[in-house]
Amino acid sequence: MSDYDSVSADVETEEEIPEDHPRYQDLLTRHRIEAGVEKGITHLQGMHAEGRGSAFDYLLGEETIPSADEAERAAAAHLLLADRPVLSINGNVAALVPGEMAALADAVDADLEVNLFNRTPDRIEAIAEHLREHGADDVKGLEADARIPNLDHERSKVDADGIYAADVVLVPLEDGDRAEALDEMGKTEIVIDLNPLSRSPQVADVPIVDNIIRAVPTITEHARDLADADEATLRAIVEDFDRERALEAAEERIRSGEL
Ligand code: PTJ
Repeated sequence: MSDYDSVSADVETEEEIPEDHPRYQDLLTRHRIEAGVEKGITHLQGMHAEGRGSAFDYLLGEETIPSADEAERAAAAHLLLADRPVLSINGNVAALVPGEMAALADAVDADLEVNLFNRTPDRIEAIAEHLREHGADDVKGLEADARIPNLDHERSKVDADGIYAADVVLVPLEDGDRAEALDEMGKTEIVIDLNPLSRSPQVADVPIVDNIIRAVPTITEHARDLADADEATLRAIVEDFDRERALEAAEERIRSGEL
């Protein structure tokens, strides 16, 4: 048995996963989701979501394809231009990239808001606390004093001064009607989802087909590079971005395995 074969999903800490393992990122995301379930942050359904994502990532070659990098740059420009940007957090996002989300919020001056499909007071509180432990200053989503119109499940519950009032919202890892409802509210939506055919990227202004563990740090890097850019430069990046081309490039890569 090789060293690689002996790496199992029940490693206790992520440091035990060898970084040169050919499926390192997959093992890392799987481990973080399992740890999230154990901590009461991630819902069991989050494991299925992770499994779906993992299959698409395998087909993408587990790398950020050029069209995703362009989308990540456009996302950074949108977030920097926004008056009230909000980054939405569910149980998978909290488990996978808590510190990275806090760093992105800091880089673009955005709010973080917990928004859950399987909403319980305990999970909301555990996720908010987990984000604070990873550097978030302020976490929204606990008030839930507003509702997204035309959405009749728990994800409609939002903060009046958070997602409800936002002009740009980052919506990662959910295939659903909330993305459509936010679109109907006229918000600019940035979606991170490894499945380009999923409903959320299909309605997004900026669909990012990439693993969230690569996408979020890359958006932050672009935001830091663009921090001193003037408004005209940021607007040009936003206008040059072609959402249809990004979706087609990702689908083509998944179907053919070629760039
Ligand atoms: O935490 P809650 O209660 O809000 O529950 C969250 C669920 C699991 C219900 C929510 O994430 C969900 O609706 O999951 P879906 O419908 O499976 O959609 C998740 C999408 O994210 C799928 O299209 C996956 O391909 C994709 N995905 C999964 N993992 C990743 C990913 N995309 C990017 N990076 C990943 N690591």
